[in-house]
Amino acid sequence: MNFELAKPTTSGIASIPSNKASVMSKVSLKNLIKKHSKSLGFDLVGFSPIDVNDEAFAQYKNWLQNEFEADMSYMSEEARAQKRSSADNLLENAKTVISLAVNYYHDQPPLPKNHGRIARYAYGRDYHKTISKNLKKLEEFIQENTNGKTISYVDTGPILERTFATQAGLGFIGKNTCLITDEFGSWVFLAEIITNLEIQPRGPKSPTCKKINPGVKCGSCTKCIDACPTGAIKRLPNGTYAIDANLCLSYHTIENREPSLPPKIQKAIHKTKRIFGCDICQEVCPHNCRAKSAHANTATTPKPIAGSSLPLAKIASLKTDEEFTKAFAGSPIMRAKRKNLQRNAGYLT
Ligand code: B12
Ligand code: SF4
Ligand code: SF4
Repeated sequence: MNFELAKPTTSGIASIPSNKASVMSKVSLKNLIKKHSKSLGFDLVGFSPIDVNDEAFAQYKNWLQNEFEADMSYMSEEARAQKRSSADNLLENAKTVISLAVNYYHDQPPLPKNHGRIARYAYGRDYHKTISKNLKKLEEFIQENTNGKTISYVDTGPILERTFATQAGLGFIGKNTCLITDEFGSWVFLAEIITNLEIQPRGPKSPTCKKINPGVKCGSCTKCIDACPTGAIKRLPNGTYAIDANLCLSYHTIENREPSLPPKIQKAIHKTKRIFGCDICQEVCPHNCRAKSAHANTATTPKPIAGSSLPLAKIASLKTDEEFTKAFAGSPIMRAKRKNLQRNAGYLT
């Protein structure tokens, strides 16, 4: 997924009484941000220094060298690629990256006949829109209480979000390359606020899963690699793992704009019925025993737009882009465009 072409939110220096800023100790600011982020619906928050560690940046360069980015040129373009080495390239005099995570898990009912499966992240309103709104509020809160500058991203800029999340102590990277948290497994969206304020990095974690020893990461498990329908999870010579987007159903069903997909991908879509995104390498992950329904509270359950599946007949019946927009306005499905959603659905019949 990527929304890099969207504009990040920037905020200037707040005019606040100077006594307010001087009273604010670094520790209380950290606690205030933690508390306020929770009240805005962020489930996890952590703090890290601004530089991406060398190993993680090398991992990204390695991914590019292997041409695993497929046609996602926003991932390989040189100037943008270099920016990913440090948050300092995104905000002048940056000192801290605040990493945030939002749980989005929900159970999916069995797939009805003649329907295509939609990835969980695309159930309701686009998370770029919902999270950006709350990021903005959190930035305003920080400004009201300090004289700091901030800039924020949610899948919207040249920033290695998973790496910053690990550096901030939110979780670890599994072989499926997802950020896996102790609290919610991998079913979390990530977002960041970069600031020129110095905030002490990281925070204590509170492992909660009873079925899995929190100290254990992937170990010898290979469930995601075995379950991936196209072999997209690659083991690199250095023993780490990377997704080859050229083989990934998520890439092909959302990002690929070609009128026809490669035969191997067509077959995998036919078999798995994934017409928008793919959750397979997360569904099989034992760490996702930690999943908690984000829809458990009916008061906050998002209104479905695409929901968990779509009838193939409904997709085929959308004759114009206007009809498509009417059906999916505000949903992540809009990114695929009508033609590509219809292309994907066509492989199920
Ligand atoms: C491009 C992209 C994609 C591409 C490529 C995915 C990939 N794995 O590279 C495609 C289209 C395939 C994709 C698919 C999905 N995506 Co996407 N995607 C992105 C995007 C825009 C950039 C990712 C990137 O930089 N890839 C390059 C690789 C090399 O980087 P990376 O995966 O982040 O891995 C880094 C770290 O893990 C670390 N690392 C990995 N192994 C190791 C080992 C060691 C030893 C060290 C030190 C470091 C290290 O180094 C890497 C580089 O820093 C991010 C948003 C962002 N700006 O970060 C969202 C993002 C990664 N996507 C996200 C999601 C939700 C998905 C899907 C689940 C959507 C779906 N259901 O279809 C799938 C998951 C597929 C998968 N298993 O990764 C979330 C992930 C949340 C999470 N819990 O991890 C993100 C963070 C968006 C968001 N803001 O929430 N995505
Ligand atoms: S998202 Fe699907 S296709 Fe992509 S790596 Fe995971 S299981 Fe494989
Ligand atoms: S399925 Fe197994 S190998 Fe894959 S990320 Fe989860 S624990 Fe790690």
